Amino acid sequence: MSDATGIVVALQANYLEVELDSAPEGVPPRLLCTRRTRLSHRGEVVHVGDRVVVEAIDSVQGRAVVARVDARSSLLSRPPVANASTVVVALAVEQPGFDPDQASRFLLTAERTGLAVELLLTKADLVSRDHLEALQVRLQGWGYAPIAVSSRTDEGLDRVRQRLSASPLTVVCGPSGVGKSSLLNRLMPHLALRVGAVSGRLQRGRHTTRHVELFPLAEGCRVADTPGFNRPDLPDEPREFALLFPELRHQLDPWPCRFRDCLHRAEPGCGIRRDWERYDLYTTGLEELSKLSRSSRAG
Ligand SMILES: Nc1nc2c(ncn2[C@@H]2O[C@H](COP(=O)(O)OP(=O)(O)OP(=O)(O)O)[C@@H](O)[C@H]2O)c(=O)[nH]1
Ligand SMILES: [Mg+2]
Ligand SMILES: [Zn+2]
Repeated sequence: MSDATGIVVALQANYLEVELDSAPEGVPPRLLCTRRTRLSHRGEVVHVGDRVVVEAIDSVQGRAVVARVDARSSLLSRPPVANASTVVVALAVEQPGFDPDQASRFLLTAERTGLAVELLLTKADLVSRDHLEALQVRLQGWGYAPIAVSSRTDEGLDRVRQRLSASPLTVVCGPSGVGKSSLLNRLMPHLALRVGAVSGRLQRGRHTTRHVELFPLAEGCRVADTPGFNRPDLPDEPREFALLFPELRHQLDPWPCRFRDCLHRAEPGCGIRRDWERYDLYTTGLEELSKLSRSSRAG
């Protein structure tokens, strides 16, 4: 049996699930694969979203071996997804309540990929219109145009479908319990993904989704459901840090500061405004990063 190309749609323990671009006759479209030992020796990690070449296809058992991984166009490290074209950050308006520090950590991590970043405000049915609009305006100040959605009322569903359909591979990430899997179930009702109730004083999610998996939304268009987690690390490069804030990035072109290496704290001739909500978060984040890099140099 000859080789075939495909995309890794899920990982489970030692196996990769690969969906073939076009299955040769008699071969199932989805194969359970192991990795060539050569790959593991070279320390090549295979991620969901990776494009691969499979060989040694066993069409009866639906098995094959991944022989090669193509170069990636992008890599989101947490949750790990390769070759995404869009990152959707899903944050709930309530249950769990909106937390600006957590929201920023997710957004900064997403911005770091350099990909298009979309912001969804989930569970819009749980708050009043005024509350929702105020939050949307606030997030516009962060440089985003958040889409309000509800898997209860289907508000915003068509807009989300439209956005996702324009992107070959969208990763949906966010804290546990914000309704990522519920939303994918509304978009693709045949999926019947497991969802879990939120609990406790903080109405946190219970880490219901355990693995990253890609699902087909339309021809040539896939969406990744991912396990929620609660506190992404800050990106670790101080000089890039400013570029991860859209509302600051917009101010930096053309460069408004006297010095090329200005970090926009209190440097002479710094030309950025200070009257934006996340300015303090930017400066304290920068402080945290430089402490980290000092301690790693010392160590
Ligand atoms: N009121 C309301 N509840 C929702 C909505 N979407 C999801 N929920 C509820 O929120 C809870 C968590 O939903 P999930 O879809 O499991 O959340 P998740 O983001 O996939 O969580 P993890 O898999 O743990 O990361 C469930 O009880 C859902 O029924 C919504 O739009 N409105
Ligand atoms: Mg889930
Ligand atoms: Zn500056």
